[in-house]
Amino acid sequence: MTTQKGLKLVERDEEGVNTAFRSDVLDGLSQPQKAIPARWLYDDAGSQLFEDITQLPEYYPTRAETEILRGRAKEFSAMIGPGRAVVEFGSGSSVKTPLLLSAIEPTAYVPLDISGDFLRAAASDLAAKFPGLPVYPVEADFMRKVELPGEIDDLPNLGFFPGSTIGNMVARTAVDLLRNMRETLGTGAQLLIGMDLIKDENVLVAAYDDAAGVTAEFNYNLVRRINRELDGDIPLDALTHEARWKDDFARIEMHLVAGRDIEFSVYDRSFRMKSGETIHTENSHKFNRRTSNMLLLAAGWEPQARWLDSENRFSLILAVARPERSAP
Ligand code: AVI
Repeated sequence: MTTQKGLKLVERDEEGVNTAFRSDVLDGLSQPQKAIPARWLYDDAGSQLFEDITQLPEYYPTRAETEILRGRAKEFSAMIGPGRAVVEFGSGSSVKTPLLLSAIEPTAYVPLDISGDFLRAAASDLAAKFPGLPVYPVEADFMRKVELPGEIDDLPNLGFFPGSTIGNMVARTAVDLLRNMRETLGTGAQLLIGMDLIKDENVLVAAYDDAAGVTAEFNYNLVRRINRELDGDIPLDALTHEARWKDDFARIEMHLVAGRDIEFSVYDRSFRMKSGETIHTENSHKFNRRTSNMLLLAAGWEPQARWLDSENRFSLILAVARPERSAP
């Protein structure tokens, strides 16, 4: 059955269980390395915990990216110019989006988000801050090609994908998304994308395992959600949050580590974990100039400019979708 929550359609069975969540969790817990897709971290409580994370002293990405957006307005204006339709992948942040819009004087703003509730709230916030700027919210899964509103057909587009959310995807998924963004935005479009940088391992681990334990709560919230929504009895007291740097993949991994042998059930299925075994819950890839360029080029985006914050922690990259041409 399909039920309506706001405008967001969620597939649910007769008992009201989110079927995609259930199959991802049951499949993920059945793998030799247990793993659950990170998107399930973001229920209402998880989204609020992520907002709290962005304020933590150890979590530098949000502050670093905001510093770039605030400090480089003149350069954005010179390289992007006025008159574009800004298409934001995600419903927009109350701080970052206005900084970009004030810098470049766009002709329209199109936020894309799968959650109608967030989308409408962000769109009306923005419309109030920029009276006169047409705002066309589109409720869509931006992992696929999206049909943009006819009103912006004749405008050049600028895609905006801040936050280093691209880093939460493995390379194959990231390239698929970037290619779909190119399809959505069209040849000649530009893309302004945030990518977090490889840095000292201790700084990275601290950003994902903060002293106040907010990121741990964010990770534990997934277990609470499974127990609540999928009739689980995972013993949360046996699991510990851990952030691990995997150098070969240039990524931070979040895990839930079993402190003792445990058995539990989820949706009437039984699972076991040996002491030390983990559930892998998130990847956060980090980049350098070459790897970020390679990722963009693999998806048909040619890097044009790159800006770093004053401590060289985070990058914002501007790329363009040139017409495809044959090699070399
Ligand atoms: C949303 N995303 C870019 C965050 C990140 O930094 O990878 C999610 C996050 N997970 C733990 N802390 C923050």
